[in-house]
Amino acid sequence: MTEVYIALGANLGDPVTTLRKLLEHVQQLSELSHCRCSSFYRSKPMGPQDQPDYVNAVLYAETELAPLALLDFLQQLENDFGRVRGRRWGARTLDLDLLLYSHLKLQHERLQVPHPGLAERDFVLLPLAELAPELVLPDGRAIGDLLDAIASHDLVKIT
Ligand code: A4P
Ligand code: MG
Repeated sequence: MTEVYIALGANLGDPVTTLRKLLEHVQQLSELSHCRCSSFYRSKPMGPQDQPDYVNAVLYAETELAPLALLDFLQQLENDFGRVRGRRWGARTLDLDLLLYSHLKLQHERLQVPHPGLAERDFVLLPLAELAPELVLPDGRAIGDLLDAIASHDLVKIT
């Protein structure tokens, strides 16, 4: 079994409901076990500002899937949960990023682990630290130090 952390993000439709349904769903699947989810946080969009605020969280789980098989699994979940019908046909309402796969460092054309944006994103670091306050990344950096280093935590804990 490998310990993994997965970032959850949504900003279309009803993000809180989407994330709740996702969590209910994954608890019933054999691919992920021992699931624990952080609080949900509302965050200002990183990147283009003409989009709704995000709801972000981090999920801890254990898995027997190999890294690329886990990516396939997460992308299938995005497809199952992330499509809104109608005007925004095909728009994704759910983003699942693999943050950490135990202590693995991987540079593959489809998968980079640890997730390259991890250390700069308060909406990832804060929920991650909630689940694993003593976490140390594969490169030796401690999560507490990363949190101290980023400018502001423009996050509101919502549930
Ligand atoms: N990929 C490589 N490494 C990974 C990984 N560790 N986990 C590849 C998941 N996927 C990984 O991702 C594009 C490709 O990245 C995948 O096909 C996979 O092979 P995607 O999910 O299809 O596209 P995306 O998510 O739109 O692009 P990207 O670059 O992942 O965007 P980000 O970085 O996820 O940013 N603001 C707030 N407040 N909160 C957010 O959650 N998210 C984004 C999206 C922008 N602004 C945000 C938030
Ligand atoms: Mg993504």
